[in-house]
Amino acid sequence: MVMKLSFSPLSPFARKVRIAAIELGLIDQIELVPAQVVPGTANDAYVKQINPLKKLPALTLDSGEVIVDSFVIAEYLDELGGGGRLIPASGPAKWRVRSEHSLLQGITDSMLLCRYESAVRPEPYRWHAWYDDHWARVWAGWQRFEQHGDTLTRPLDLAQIALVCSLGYADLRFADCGWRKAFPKLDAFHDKMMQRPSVAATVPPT
Ligand SMILES: N[C@@H](CCC(=O)N[C@@H](CS)C(=O)NCC(=O)O)C(=O)O
Repeated sequence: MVMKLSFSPLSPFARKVRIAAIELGLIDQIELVPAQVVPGTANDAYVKQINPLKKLPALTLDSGEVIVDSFVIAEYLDELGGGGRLIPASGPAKWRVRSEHSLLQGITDSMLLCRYESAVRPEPYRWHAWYDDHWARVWAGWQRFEQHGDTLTRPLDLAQIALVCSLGYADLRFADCGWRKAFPKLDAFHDKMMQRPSVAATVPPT
């Protein structure tokens, strides 16, 4: 079986799926297909054939069916890999990982909105208070992981993968934001995660 992952090497959401696929031993069954999606720029072929929402990543199965959204793709791969390996199958751990993953999805969404606001939106239309509001959400989100819970220390799961991808995206697009200094536990966690070949091999190119 060969699945096709529409991705960009710069996308933190696609990186999460790639790390999951490597960790689950499924990466050899996935062909990586680069795609370009930029707000304000059309990509009619992608919209028609892959994802009407014009977002990455998307996973096209052998059957032609397309799975969208990085969490759903990761959930699909987790099930293919036996189930419950990156997303616990039941009990409190299932809801903890899913809820933390949702927080991290929001953090990364807000970072992406900041990126689009500062690099894509035409200068006269930029809204600084809106940018600051989203950046504050990113910071408060990381603060939560710096201070609470066992996310940084438990065995590998999808929330941890999402966390390392959010930090990697900050290094790529907001290199001067100072997250390492502000969040020393996240810094140590990032270093530890970078020892995994799956994480090191998927660092976005600068
Ligand atoms: N909830 C989606 C978010 C995906 C997403 O926002 N991807 C970005 C690329 S990193 C994208 O497609 N941006 C294009 C756009 O929003 O116009 C997921 O988890 O897959």
